[in-house]
Amino acid sequence: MTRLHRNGEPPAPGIVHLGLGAFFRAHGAVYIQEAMAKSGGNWGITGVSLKSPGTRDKLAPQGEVYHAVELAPDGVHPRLVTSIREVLVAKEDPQAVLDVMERARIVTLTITEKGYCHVPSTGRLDPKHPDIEADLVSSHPVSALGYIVRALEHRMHMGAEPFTVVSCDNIPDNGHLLRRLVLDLATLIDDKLARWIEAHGKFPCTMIDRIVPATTDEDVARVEEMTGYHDAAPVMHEPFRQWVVQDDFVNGDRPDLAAVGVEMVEDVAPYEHMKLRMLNGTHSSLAYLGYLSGCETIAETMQSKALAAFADHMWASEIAPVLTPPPGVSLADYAGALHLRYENPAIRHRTWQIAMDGSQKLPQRLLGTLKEGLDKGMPQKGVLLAVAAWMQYTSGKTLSGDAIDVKDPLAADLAAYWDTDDVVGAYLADSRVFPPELAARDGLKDALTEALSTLKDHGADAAAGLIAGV
Ligand code: CS2
Repeated sequence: MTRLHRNGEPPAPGIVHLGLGAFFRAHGAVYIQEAMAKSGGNWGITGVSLKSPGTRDKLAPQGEVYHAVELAPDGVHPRLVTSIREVLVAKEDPQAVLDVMERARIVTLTITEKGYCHVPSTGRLDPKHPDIEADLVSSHPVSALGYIVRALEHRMHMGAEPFTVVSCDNIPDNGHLLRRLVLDLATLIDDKLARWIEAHGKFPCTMIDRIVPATTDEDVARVEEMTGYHDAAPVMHEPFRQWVVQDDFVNGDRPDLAAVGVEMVEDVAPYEHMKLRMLNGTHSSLAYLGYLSGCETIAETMQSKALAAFADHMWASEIAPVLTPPPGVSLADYAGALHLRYENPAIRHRTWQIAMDGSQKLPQRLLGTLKEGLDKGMPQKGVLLAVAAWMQYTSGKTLSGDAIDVKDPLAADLAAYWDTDDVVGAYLADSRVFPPELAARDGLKDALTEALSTLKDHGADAAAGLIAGV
């Protein structure tokens, strides 16, 4: 079988991407490639894996070229992606990463929620986070924030302008949050640096969307069969994609993203809140309820009449009523499109994968909807059931007592709450997840206790069906 490789010299770096996972390779890297093809510009990407060499080791022998494979219900469409020019592993050579960042024009990030080293319920830096503690005592960073701050420090000393920093993670107001965390860390290092970043730094907000399940060995074999090339690191994705970006870059210097369908706007917040609550909120709900009812993938959950109706109920009756849509967008149409995207049988997006890191995801995906619904006097029974399903999931046991491999930075603490007399109270008292004013709300503890009993009495599928009225 022919190995995949690149023809000719790689382009010069314009963008450094921190946290090179499947999502960015199936989304940002594709848009940037299209923007360069359409309007030119030297925006070749240096990808950085912060810890693991896995992606570099697969991509380097094939010149960083790989397939992005669109999985539509009616067929499979592979294409080659060539916009990544090299991959560095920060843990192996931090200085090489700093060197390339010091020359970059844009730094993008997909480091997942927990990579921000913050407290999700407050949005502030966690100065006790081990990676942050390490960053404070060494000029060779560990965290992504550390890399950004140290590279910006160098730019300041060189008398150069900063690079633009673009968060592409599913976090509300991701640019504002990132700016605040970078300033929090810079302040702990050097006040003058913090003031320079405050005055000159640019951290546009973004909303990113494309469903990209983790690549499996079967996918690798399938791509080889389909294309005739052995590609060790293809990425598999749905047809849909969306990228909404606040047009706020240092000197306006950026790829021509608008030419390839990226929405360049002044205010990303309405897009981001809609996507996080409508898509990610129901994704997490279906992940926990689906896992507990034995569904391996989201497409399988949509085969269950009760779970599919539950998702429709969440969109129409619990989430949309407390959401202000972006200009010209119908939330009913958006929900209808999500329903079809979830049903896509070609996408095998595991409930277990989405269930990961729930403690970092719940506040922005579900708890805002819960709070605002309760404020309006709505019962929010679907959100409560989803939160109860998350609690059950993080106990480490299914409803029938089978072990669950829970991946979450707070996994040990959450599991320990099940050894207390007041399980629901222990969860609600965890202010890293539940904002105290929400946790203290009259009736919330009883409502959550009731949701947990419904889940235990009926099982996840039937409990969801009860709420959806099917
Ligand atoms: C998913 C997201 O894994 C998860 O938590 O909800 O990765 C989701 O697939 C993307 O945000 C879709 O754009």
